[in-house]
This record gives sequence, structure tokens and C-alpha cells, in this order.
Amino acid sequence: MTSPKVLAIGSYTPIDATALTEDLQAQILPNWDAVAALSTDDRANVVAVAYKGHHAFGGDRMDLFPNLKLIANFGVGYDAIDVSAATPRGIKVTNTPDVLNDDVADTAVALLLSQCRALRQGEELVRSGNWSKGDLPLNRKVSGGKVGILGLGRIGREIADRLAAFKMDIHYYARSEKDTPGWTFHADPVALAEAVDFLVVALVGGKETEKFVSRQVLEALGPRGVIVNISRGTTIDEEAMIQALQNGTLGGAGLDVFLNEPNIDPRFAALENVALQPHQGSGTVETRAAMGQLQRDNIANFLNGTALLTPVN
Ligand code: 8YV
Repeated sequence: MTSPKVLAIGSYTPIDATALTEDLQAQILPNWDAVAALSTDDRANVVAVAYKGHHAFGGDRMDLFPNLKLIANFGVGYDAIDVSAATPRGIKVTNTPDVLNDDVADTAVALLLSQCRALRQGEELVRSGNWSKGDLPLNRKVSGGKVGILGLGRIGREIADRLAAFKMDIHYYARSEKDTPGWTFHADPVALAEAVDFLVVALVGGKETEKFVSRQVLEALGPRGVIVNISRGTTIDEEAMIQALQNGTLGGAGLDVFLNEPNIDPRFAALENVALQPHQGSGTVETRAAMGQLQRDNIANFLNGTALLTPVN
């Protein structure tokens, strides 16, 4: 028996794993350590990799597979994959855009409400039986406030649409002004942060946006400001954010993404003014199934010689 042409790397649900093995005859390996144990011949047979994970997939790892022609990423964000190394090697990269926009936007709204309305503290009060000793301290109104969306791409747009329904005044930063009557464009992220009470980060990840939310942006948001991040931990100067949250120069944060996931900075857990989630923005049964399907459809099209559905390069 010849070894598989499709290698799936990462942790897949049983449904995805079954589809990968039955529809694409893929071999599934949980991580790069398992990949290292493959024989030279097995690696040479691989033409497509289904990739799920946030560990770097750079040129050195691409070179483990001399006949690799496709990396199909599970996720819209492909910052872990070095596309500039893939392209000159003749390797196409695909991602899973759009199918997760709703869930990620829902998560951004949930984090904003959770932080401002102290949902964790409220739930703890109810569960602990301590409610009879006193009510939850009053918290912060969201509806009608001023919100800034940093990055008005497909997900940013969904977030803005939702928050517009919360009667919020929508401000945004993007590379260029969009046709969004009634929403205010800012060409500079510091000016955006100065203008709003709440800032939602919906940038793409990668080198270009590293620490895009700088210490200056956080200072401009200020002690009443709340930041929400559903993009990548890299987009915020995390050290500056932790310090600002500790000393009160930033009001609060609602975070689904961090540096060094899942082993995040332990100082986050000691902060009262943060709402924290384990990078679960797209994590519904429905959306993860759609992401898996799109990943596999790209691979199937590649194997059939038809056009890739969602190419990146
Ligand atoms: C992850 C995400 O892909 O799509 C993205 O860019 O960040 C998530 O949906 C998910 O954690 C699966 O790895």
C-alpha cells in the first residue's frame, strides 16, 4: 500500500477525522513531533497538508515534504504559515474565511458585554450563595456608547453591524475609508482610540500588525476605556496592556486571544478588570464543521485539478 498523499496535522474532531480519512484517505498526525517520525518515503508522497494549529509552518518544515503543493489551513488566520516561503516553493495556501464571521463577531460582543456588565463576577455571586450578603456593584453601560473597530474587514464589519444595533456610535480604522454612512473613519489608530470608550481589535495577524495596538493606543483609550481582542495576541503590545490594566491607566479588557496560547501570561488571571476566553471565537459545532468542510473542499479541488475555493497566494 502506498502511503497517503494527504497529511492532516493537528487535533481534529471525530467527524472531521472520519471525513479526512474516508473522503481524502488522509493520514492524521496530532503534531510536529509525530511528523518528525515519518519516513523519508512517506514524506515524499505528501502533496497536500491539512493544517490545524498555531505552531509555525515555515520554509524549513515545508522542505520536509519535497512534493508538497498545497497547505490547506483550518482557520481564516494563516499567520502561522509562512506564505512568503510557500509561494516560491510552488506551494498554494488556502484558508477558511467567511464561514466563521458570525461566531467571531458574536464572541466580540459577548466579551464586551461580559467585561462591562461584570458577568463573571455576577455569576460567581449567584453560584457562591453570597448574593444574600449584598448585590453586585453597579457596572458599565455598553448600549449607546462610542466604539472603535480596529480593522474593518469581513469580521470587523460583522462586529460593527452588531454594535450599531446596540445604538452605538461606530468609529473605525482601516487601510482606506469605506462606504459606511454614519460611521466615522480614522486614519490613525491613536486618534481612533482617543475618540471612543470601547475598542475592538479585528485585525489580521502576522508580522505587519505586530503590536499595532501600541502603548500609545492604550494610553489614548484611557482609564475608562475597554479593549476587546478577537484577532491574535500579537496585535496588541501585551506587556503594555497588562501594565495598563494593573495600574488602571486602561479600564478593562475582554480577550479571546493571547501571546503563547495556551500557556498565557499568569498575570491575566490575577486581574479583576478582564474577561478571558480560551481562543474560542469560532468554536461552535456548526462553524467548526463548516471550517472543516471548506478545508477539505479545497484539498478535494486540488486533487481533482479544479480551482481552489479560497486561495491565499
Ligand atoms: C482557529 C482562528 O483557527 O480562524 C482563525 O483564524 O483563530 C480560529 O478559528 C481555531 O482555533 C482552529 O485552530
